[in-house]
Amino acid sequence: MPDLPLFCVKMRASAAGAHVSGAERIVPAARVPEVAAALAARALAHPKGTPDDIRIRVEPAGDPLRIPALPVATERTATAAEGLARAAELLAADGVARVPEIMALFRETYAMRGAMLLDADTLERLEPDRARGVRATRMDAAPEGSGPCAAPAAPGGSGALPRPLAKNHFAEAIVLASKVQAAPGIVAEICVSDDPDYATGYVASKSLGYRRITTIKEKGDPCGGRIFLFRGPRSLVPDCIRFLQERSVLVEGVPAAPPEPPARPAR
Ligand code: WAQ
Ligand code: MG
Repeated sequence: MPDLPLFCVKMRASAAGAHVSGAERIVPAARVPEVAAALAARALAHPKGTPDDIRIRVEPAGDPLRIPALPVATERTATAAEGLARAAELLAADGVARVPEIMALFRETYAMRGAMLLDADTLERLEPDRARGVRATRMDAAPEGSGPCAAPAAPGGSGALPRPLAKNHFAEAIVLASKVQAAPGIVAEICVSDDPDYATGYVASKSLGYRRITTIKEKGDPCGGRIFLFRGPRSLVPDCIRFLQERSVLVEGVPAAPPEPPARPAR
C-alpha cells in the first residue's frame, strides 16, 4: 500500500508570458518541501533562460492508479525523413489507417502546449481547446521498492544525479506515454520534442510498446508536438480527457535509461 497522503507537485515557469519549463512529481507529504525546492531550482537553471514567473502547485494526489511502464525498444534512424517514415510504418503495422494524413496534421501541433486528440479513423479533432490541446498530467514514476517512501523517485534514474536540475527526456516521456496508453479509448501516440537539440522521438501503443526513434527531426529544429489517437464512441471522449488530466498515476518499472538499440551492421 502507498504511504498516504501523496501529493502532486507541479512546476511551471514562463518568461514574458512564454512557457519555459514544466515538470511534476507525485511524492509523500514528507518529501513535498524538498521536491518543491528541487523543481524551483530546475526552473531557475533552465537552459532556455531565466523565467520571470515560476509557479509551484501542490495538490493532493489521492490514491494513484499504479500501472506498468510500456516496454521500451529503440529504433535507430539517421535522418528526420527516415525517422518519420519509420514512425508511419510502425503505426500502419499497428492497424492505424490514414497514416499519411495523420503525419500531415502533425505540424498543426507545433504551436500547442498539449497534444492533439485525434479520432484515429475520422481524423476529427476532439480537444475542447484546439490552441492548447489536451495535457496529460498527475503522473510520476513509482519509486523502486515497495512504497513511495522507499527511494528517491525514478525519472532521471539512479539517484546519483541531482535529478530535477536537468530534464531527462526519456524518463519523463515513458511515464507520460505509459499513462496515455492506459487512458480509455487511446490507441496510439506519436511524439516529437520541441527542444531544438533533442532529435529523438517515439511512437507508442499497447502492442508496439514505447518505440524510441533515435532521429525523428533534424537537430536545431524547434518544432515538436504530440498526437494522441483515439478510437471509440464520442461518449467516451470526456472519460478519456478526464483520465489524462485528472487521474493520478504512478508508473512502475520505469527503466533508469533506455536500452541500447541493436548494434549497427558493420560497414
Ligand atoms: N501532455 C500532452 N502534450 C504534451 C505534454 C503533456 N504533459 N507535454 C508536452 N506536450 C506536447 C507539447 O505540444 C510539446 O510541444 C510536445 O508535446 C513535445 O513535448 O525516449 O521532450 O516535452 O528519448 O518537448 C521524447 C523522448 C521527448 C524520446 C519528448 O517532449 C526518448 C519531449 P516535449
Ligand atoms: Mg520540450
